[in-house]
Amino acid sequence: MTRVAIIGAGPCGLSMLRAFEHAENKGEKIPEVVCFEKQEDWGGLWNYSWRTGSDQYGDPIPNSMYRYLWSNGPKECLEFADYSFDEHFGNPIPSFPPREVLYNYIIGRVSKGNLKKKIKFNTRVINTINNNGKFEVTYQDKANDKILKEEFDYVVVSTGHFSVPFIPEYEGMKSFPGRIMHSHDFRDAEEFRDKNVIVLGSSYSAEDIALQCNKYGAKSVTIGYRHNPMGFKWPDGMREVFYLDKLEGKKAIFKDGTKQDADVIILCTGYLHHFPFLEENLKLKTGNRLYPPKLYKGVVWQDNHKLLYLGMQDQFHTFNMFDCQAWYARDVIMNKIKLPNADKINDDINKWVSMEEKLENPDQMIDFQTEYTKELHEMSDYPKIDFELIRKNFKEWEHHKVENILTYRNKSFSSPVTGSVAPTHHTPWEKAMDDTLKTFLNK
Ligand code: FAD
Ligand code: NA7
Repeated sequence: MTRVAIIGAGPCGLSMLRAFEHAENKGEKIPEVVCFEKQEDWGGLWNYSWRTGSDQYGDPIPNSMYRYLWSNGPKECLEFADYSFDEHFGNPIPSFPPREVLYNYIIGRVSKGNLKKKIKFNTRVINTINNNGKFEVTYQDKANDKILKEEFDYVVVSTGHFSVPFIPEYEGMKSFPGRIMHSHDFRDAEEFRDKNVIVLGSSYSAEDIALQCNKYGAKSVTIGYRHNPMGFKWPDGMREVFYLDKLEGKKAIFKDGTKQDADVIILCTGYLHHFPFLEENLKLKTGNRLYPPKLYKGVVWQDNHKLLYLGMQDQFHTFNMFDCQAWYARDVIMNKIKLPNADKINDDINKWVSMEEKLENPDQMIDFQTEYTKELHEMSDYPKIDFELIRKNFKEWEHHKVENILTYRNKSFSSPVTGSVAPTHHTPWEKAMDDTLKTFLNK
């Protein structure tokens, strides 16, 4: 019998398990599937951990999410086609839920059948090699500190790429008298109440962590961008300046001449695609981009079609894109989709990569990833979902952010699955200090 290893039980790994379950429910004979998850529970980044550094077994903590994290895009853009928010919560809920609510939704879909039994928890894959067409997967049972090996026909890598921080160094860091940390280790903005905070970076983490620190009472927040500023209309107490030059004692000195006393430097400088558990010729090497090279349809490893990667793209689309990838990967594994010859594969990858290289603004990037996801969607039996509405929702969301970065999370969108319109949340985001599921769902 064909054996499939899935590495990671975050949203992508769970999409893969769900894709097989969907086929099985239709009466199809599916391969034997084993999912390896190094944490003690499923949900990936959405399974919040207070821990930073390493866990009780000495293994690095993959988690990068923090308290008071609210969805940074409308939930209507990430909805599962086969499991709507209305079905899970019983009635429409607002468009920008906090982490715990989205975690509850992700887990709700996979808890109905027996998928959990297919996952080996507390199990870290440490090596994967390809021998005569088979994969030999070596893994550590962390709780019992045992190293074991199994053979598989296919390997699906769904280990995420927002867990291993990229940490640059600036002059003066060694003698800075405050705290220097990466966003990967940020857990609670309350810690920075009354502090002068410097945030470096100009993407989602910089934007959200800077806003959180301001919301929970930081004395000042100064964001240092390197290439392009985010350019939002920042509230009082926040400003965006050009590139950190160096630290002199407690002072952060920027290349535009700005000087700011600092208690803490938070490096929101992104993450590395890091696969220490794959042998060299199986390893994807890429930065955070919308179309990493060497992946046919963004999924199939060009040099070995039995190795598949999920969710390796930079992400506007998330959960339903992961699903489209997983449904496609399933059909490649089950031989329902035949791959073209090597030249056609190469041409297709080059076509997408060169289109990506020409993208100039967020609207074009949204169009690009929507077209990619739509193409995948048409290749499998992933249920009907309105990607044109998702495209429109994303563009409106982008424009709401430009209008007012503090209020974009108070807007409502309509569902691409059920058509229902989200109600307005009882408390505007800038005043909502409690992010629990219980408080969020209170009417
Ligand atoms: P992950 O969620 O990272 O899951 C990967 C899993 O693989 C983990 O459980 C990990 O333990 C496991 N694993 C890793 N290595 C091994 C190994 N060697 N052996 C076994 N298991 C292993 N997306 C949104 O849609 N909305 C948001 O609001 C949003 N906010 C975000 C905020 C932050 C701070 C970050 C970092 C990301 C955010 N994202 C958001 C994007 C996020 O990447 C996706 O939502 C999603 O979690 C990606 O799923 P994944 O399965 O690819 O990766
Ligand atoms: P991203 O989106 O990969 O962004 C990384 C940012 O880090 C980006 O703005 C880079 O700016 C910046 N960067 C990288 N190196 C430096 C140095 N040396 N100095 C200053 N700035 C630097 O990662 P995020 O963590 O923001 O987002 C990841 C996910 O978390 C995302 O999907 C969200 O959903 C939440 P550059 O443009 O290269 O100058």
